[in-house]
Amino acid sequence: MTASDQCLFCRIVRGDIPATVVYKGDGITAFRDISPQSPVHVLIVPDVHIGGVADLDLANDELIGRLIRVAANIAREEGIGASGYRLISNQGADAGQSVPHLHVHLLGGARLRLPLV
Ligand code: DGP
Repeated sequence: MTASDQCLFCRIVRGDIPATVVYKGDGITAFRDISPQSPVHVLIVPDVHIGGVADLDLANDELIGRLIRVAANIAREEGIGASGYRLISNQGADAGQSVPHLHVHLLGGARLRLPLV
């Protein structure tokens, strides 16, 4: 059994667990967060299992560039391209990362608050 057999987001990418998928292609899958924190809340993930930003290496540079560009395209499709949005990738305990598969949160559709603490 590999890490991806047990990984929640790997299982969503494979279609083993249902999710509302809004984009799939070029090694990237995006789906709506099950517990949205803003009117638009989409998770953009690489299809390949990467634990988080701390696990990225040089070989992932193109993938990450694509992932951010896909996030911006989804923001436009969701109607928040002009109003604005936030991209977040939580890494580790202090950031509250709960799923150890790299993901970028696309949040928008309302005025987002800062500071976070
Ligand atoms: P993070 O806390 O940064 O690791 O974000 C994980 C997100 O994943 C969190 O906002 C909730 C979401 N999530 C957890 N389980 C599921 C699930 O089964 N389906 C979907 N669509 N989202 C999930």
